[in-house]
Amino acid sequence: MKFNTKTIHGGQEHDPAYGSVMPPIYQTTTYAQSTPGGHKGYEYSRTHNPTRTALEKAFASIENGNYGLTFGSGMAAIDAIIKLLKPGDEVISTNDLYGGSYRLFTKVYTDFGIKFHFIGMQNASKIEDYINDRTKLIWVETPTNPMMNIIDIKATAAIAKKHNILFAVDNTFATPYLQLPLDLGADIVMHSATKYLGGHSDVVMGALVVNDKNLAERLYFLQNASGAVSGPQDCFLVLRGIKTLHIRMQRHCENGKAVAEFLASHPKIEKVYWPGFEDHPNHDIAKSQMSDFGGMVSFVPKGSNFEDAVKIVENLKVFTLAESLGGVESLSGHPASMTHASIPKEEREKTGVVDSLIRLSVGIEDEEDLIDDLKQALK
Ligand code: P1T
Repeated sequence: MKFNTKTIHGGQEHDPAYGSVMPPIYQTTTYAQSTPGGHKGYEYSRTHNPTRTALEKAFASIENGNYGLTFGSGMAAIDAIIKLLKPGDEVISTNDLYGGSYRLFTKVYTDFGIKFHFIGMQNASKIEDYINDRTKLIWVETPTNPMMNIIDIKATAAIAKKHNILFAVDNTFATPYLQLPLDLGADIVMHSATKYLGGHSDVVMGALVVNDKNLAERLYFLQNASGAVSGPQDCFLVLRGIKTLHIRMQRHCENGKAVAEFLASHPKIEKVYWPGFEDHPNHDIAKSQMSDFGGMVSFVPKGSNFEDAVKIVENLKVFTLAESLGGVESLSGHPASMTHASIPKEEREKTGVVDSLIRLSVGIEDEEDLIDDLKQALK
């Protein structure tokens, strides 16, 4: 099956009970047994739930993986990955990443004896400088949140393989519509399914997809043992969401390009971060590993003034000022005070997350309305 067909049918079967085309929402905690162990494959809904199974199979299908797992949030999915590690282990991570991921790594797992190195990975060969015997995981976001840096997945995978290190990619910004990290050599692909996969700003959920059976078994064990699972109603909503992923993403990309180009030509804008620009430092890698450039755009107003940035986000009307991204509606965000507030100012400014930075999640409204909104907000 090709990708667009997979978003609708991949991993899916009609419900065996009545042939319902969408899987029922199995809103149940437990499953009747005729005798101890005499059940139909489901015992307790933390461990398994048929609606969740349907979604996990759909995720595996669209990411070209063998095994899918869903969690109560993107953070819970990342948490499961870090629980594969032991005290003394080291992780090499992109230095530009979602503030919540940084917070989990530095404020929770550092206390459990795991050491994190946050480095710029725009040149993948730099990663090797930080590898030692204790390095067990390479953690990459690409495009990064919110600076839209692009990391070479294939080159990073080659380094990880050479040193026998687990390599995980947070594919939240790109989605499998734009890039397939497992095909490029990653071991784990992770999602905040809250974003484009759900697509309608009505669910918080996380997901992992892997190919390796042993790795999948360890992660399924952690999913059940720690218990941060997603509920059946949420799984149903995300299953519905991914059936339109391809057409939403197509429009997100078209509108994202129009917004990025409009901002780049505006006299009141100093800098626009979007991997589709030919002068983006890793544009060629973006072009080779992604099929388009996505709907996320960050920018800084001329003079890089905090008050100007606040005025712009306050003035926007079609773009709602709110945390999150990837829904059908356009959102604006102020990373320094919102999504990335948990990263110390000196650290975030090193990567470009200055107080005047604005992040846009460009939705699928009419392009003209989005441009008009930006025009009036920048007057
Ligand atoms: O919010 P949650 O579903 O737990 O996912 C966390 C997460 C992980 N990875 C990336 C790249 C993310 O962007 C996020 C969540 N990000 C936002 C809420 C945001 O507005 O950036």
